[in-house]
Amino acid sequence: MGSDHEVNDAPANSRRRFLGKSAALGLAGAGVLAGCKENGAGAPGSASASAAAAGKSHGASKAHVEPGQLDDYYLFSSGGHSGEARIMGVPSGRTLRRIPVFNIDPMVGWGITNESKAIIGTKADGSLKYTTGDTHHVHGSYKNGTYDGRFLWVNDKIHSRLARIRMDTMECDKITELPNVMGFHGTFPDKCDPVDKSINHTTRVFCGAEFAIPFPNDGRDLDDPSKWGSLFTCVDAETMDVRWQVRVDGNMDLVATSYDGRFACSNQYNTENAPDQAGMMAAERDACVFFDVARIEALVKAGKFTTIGSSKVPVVDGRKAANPDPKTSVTCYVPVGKNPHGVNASPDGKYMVCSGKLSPTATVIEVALVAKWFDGELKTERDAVVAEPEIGLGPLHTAFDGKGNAFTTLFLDSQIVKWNVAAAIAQFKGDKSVKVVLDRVDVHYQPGHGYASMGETREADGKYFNSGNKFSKDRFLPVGPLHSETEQLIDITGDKMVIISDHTAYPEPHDAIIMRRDIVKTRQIYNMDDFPNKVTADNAGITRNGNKVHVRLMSQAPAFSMPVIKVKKGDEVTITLTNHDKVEDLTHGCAIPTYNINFIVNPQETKSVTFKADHAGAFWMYCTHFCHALHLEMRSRFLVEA
Ligand code: K7E
Ligand code: CUA
Ligand code: CA
Repeated sequence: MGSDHEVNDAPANSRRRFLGKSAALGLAGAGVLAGCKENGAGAPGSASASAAAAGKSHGASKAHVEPGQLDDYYLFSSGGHSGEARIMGVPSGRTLRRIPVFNIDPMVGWGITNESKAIIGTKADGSLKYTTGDTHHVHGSYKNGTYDGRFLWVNDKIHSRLARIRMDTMECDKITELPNVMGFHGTFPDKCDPVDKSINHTTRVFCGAEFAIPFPNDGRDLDDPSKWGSLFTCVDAETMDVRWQVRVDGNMDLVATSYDGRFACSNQYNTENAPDQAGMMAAERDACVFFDVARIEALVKAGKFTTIGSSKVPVVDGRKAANPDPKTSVTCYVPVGKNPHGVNASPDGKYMVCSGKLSPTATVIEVALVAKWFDGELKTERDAVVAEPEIGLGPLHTAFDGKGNAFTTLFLDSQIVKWNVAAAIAQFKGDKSVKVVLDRVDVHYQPGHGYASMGETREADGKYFNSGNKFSKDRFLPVGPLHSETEQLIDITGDKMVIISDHTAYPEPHDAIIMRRDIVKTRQIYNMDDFPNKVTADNAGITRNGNKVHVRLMSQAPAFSMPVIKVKKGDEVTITLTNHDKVEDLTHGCAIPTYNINFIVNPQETKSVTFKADHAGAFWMYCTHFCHALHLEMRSRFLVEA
């Protein structure tokens, strides 16, 4: 049972060549996945499962963080179609915080307060433009090739929006909707400027779009998908304005950036530009497209661009037909395995690794050779490929330990495979004696993203790898047909990977990053002066302007500043609430029954809500956040006269 999974079995893979079209179609089918439970590797009772169990007893102490002790790392995770981002502790797996971004969260009042609505975006009537999101990728801002602790960015695949989270408060402060794209999936910040090397921090964020659409998408060309296309987008890291876009052949999926700032790249699984699944799997190879950032920006500067529909964003043509000469080309399409998934930069800055997905390989592309192609010194794009080891079935994402080893998630094999990049390169050159695959470990089950501690920085430290598994099946107490996902933390310090803990995740995280705790510097409380609408003793009270009523309120444990607030039915009421408590962690809530108002104010923070007083009656405005022995008594009468 699953015997070929249990040992370091590079040869065992060699009999499994590229997946045929029918097998690949089955990849998405229930049959293949259901099969994993009955006869897949790592099912309870299998040798590999007991190996994992053995690892658990060995590793339990490594994942255990004593009461009162702190974790060594933060894990910043996407939340999938929950629309949020999340913070966990590593190695404990403790959930530390959920950050609402594209979703609505009554706990903090995200999507309810005026301030959060303005960030999410509203329609003319003041209601939210979107209430759903689908986050996949979280990445941090860089300085000198490592995290600087300023910002996180996270994508929304449904409505093609990029959000920024400021790391001092861990709150979303800006959201930008990308024009003329659909299925914005991969995102990555740059690590330094491609031209001005004195700018060695993040100034741009790149965004790949998966789905092709008509240009503009206004009802034209519905029956002619050959006219549809995808754009690669650059967003300014500071202003969050869209700087430029590039039209490509095929689509984009994940995004990575080079350490020297010259390139962004994206794996493409639909170089066929097909509108249907069979067509997307027609070609034996797809590509990883590299973007020469400086050349794109030179064209924009020279006015060599078009625009689409009502968007003013410059669109540069990155299609092959428009770029016949490598020396002036803005794009380079490097052929890689069939329908690849993630692309990841090695911490030494030398390589990009594209995971095969429908091919049992990972493709290693040397960044310096891509640069040579752009200089006209390489015969073909494929010559930038320096290794393509066979590593197992369904490779999706690759992480690095900073010691030359790569760790790739194998979705179909339900494994993490550890392989050596230098050995893979030697093997590709013809050396048959090298051992490329160094270890395999079964995970439970079907891993998607995997990421290592500091693994996407020059400070990759090779301590932990987290496997984000898409199926938990039997790993946890059953809670109904909807299962939790399994996050498995793996100790990667030794030759052998050791699973040291399982923790649960509410569906469904995709990518995450693991950041050393010393990089993260959060505020303890807010600064009251940062809020222009703050309420103090000088302006507190009720003011009326026609039927517009402004209630300026303060909270200080255990009371709101006004015991009675009286308005008239039909009034448009704005409540602005400033929390005057200065004690760390002393949060108050504000809920008004019937009126659907629910939000919190942290120490020294100000928030506001606006609503129509359309129900006459007495409504107890009460504090929701347990703050004081008199928390239950912390309430005011909100009276609406008929
Ligand atoms: Cu592989 Cu959206 Cu990064 Cu999911 S994606 S796992
Ligand atoms: Cu204030 Cu509870
Ligand atoms: Ca394809």
